[in-house]
Amino acid sequence: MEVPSEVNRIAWLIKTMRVRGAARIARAAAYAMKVAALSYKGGSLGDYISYMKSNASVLTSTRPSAVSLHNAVRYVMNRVLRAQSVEEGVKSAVQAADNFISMSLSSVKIISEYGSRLIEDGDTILTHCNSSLALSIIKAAHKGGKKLKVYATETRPRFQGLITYNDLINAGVPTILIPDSAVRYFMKDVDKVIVGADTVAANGAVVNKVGTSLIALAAHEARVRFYVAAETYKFSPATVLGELVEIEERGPEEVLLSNYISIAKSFKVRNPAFDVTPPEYIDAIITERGILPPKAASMILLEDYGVEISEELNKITLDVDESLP
Ligand code: RUB
Repeated sequence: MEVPSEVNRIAWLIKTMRVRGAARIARAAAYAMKVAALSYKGGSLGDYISYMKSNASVLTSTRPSAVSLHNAVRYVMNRVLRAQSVEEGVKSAVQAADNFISMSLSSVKIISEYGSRLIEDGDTILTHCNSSLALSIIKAAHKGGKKLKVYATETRPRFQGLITYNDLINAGVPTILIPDSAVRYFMKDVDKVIVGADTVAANGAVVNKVGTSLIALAAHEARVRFYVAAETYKFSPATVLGELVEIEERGPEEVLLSNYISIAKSFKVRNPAFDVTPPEYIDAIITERGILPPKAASMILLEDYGVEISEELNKITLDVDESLP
C-alpha cells in the first residue's frame, strides 16, 4: 500500500518549513505515523510493517538535523515492530503516537517551570531563532512577575526572529529585534542567553540554528550564562557510537535578497541551516528531567537507549590478529 496523501502532505509541510522548530516537527511526525496506521487497509503483518517503514522514511528524510523527528518516528516504530498482528500493530502505533505527543507537551510545561527559576527579576535575555522551549521559559518567568527585557536576533536567512519578536510582544514581554551581526555589540547588556536545540549529542554538543555557536562564543567571552532548553527526546543515541549529526544545507535562494535572485546562478552560495555549539560553551541544558551539565547527555542516552546501543556494539566485529599473544 502507498504512503497516504495526508502523510505526504505533513512531510511536505515539514520540508518546506511551514511546520518548523524541532518540538513541533516531532509532534507532527508522530501524528503522521498515527494517520498512516489508521489508513492501513488489509494485508499481512509483514506488509503492514513494511508499509509503516515506508511512511517512516518519507517523514525522516524531510529534515536531517532534527533528531527529535527521528526519535518520534522511532518511538512509534519500536512498538509497531513488537506487534503480533496487524490489529495490534495499528493499535500500538496509535497509542505510541498519542503518548509521544502528550509526553512532548508535558515536557514543555516542566521545562518552562525549571527554566523560569533560573531567570532573575530584571534580567536581560538574548535568544536566537524561534525555539518554543526557550520562549516557554521566558514567558513563564514573565508570567511569574519577573521584569525582563529580551533581545531577539533576526535569524537570517529565514527571519524566524520575527516570529519570536511577535510572540513575545503579544505575551507582553518587552523585546528588541537585533541583526544577527549585532550580538557581540549587545552582549555586554545581556545576563543570560537561552536557545533551543534540534539535537543534543552524547558529548553534550548542541545542534541548533546556524549562528548559535557564534553567540555562545560571544557569551563565553563576556562571561554571560548560556542555557539550552531541550527535551531529552532531542538527545541523539547514534552519537554515542560516534556518528556525526548531518547538517542540513538549504538552497541559495534563501540567502540572496530578492533583487539578486535574477543573477543568482552566478553566485556561489552555501546555506547551512544549523551549527554545532561545543559543550564547553554551554552552562546547562534545561530538560524535563532536570537542569543538566552538558556532559550528562551520555548518561541520559545510556539510560534511554542502553539496550539498543549495546546491541549495536555487539554487531561490531573486530579483526583480531590471532598470532598476537
Ligand atoms: C529552528 C531552531 C530551533 C530548534 C528548537 O530551526 O533551530 O531553535 O528547532 O526549537 P528551523 P523548539 O526554523 O530551521 O526549524 O524549541 O521549538 O523545539
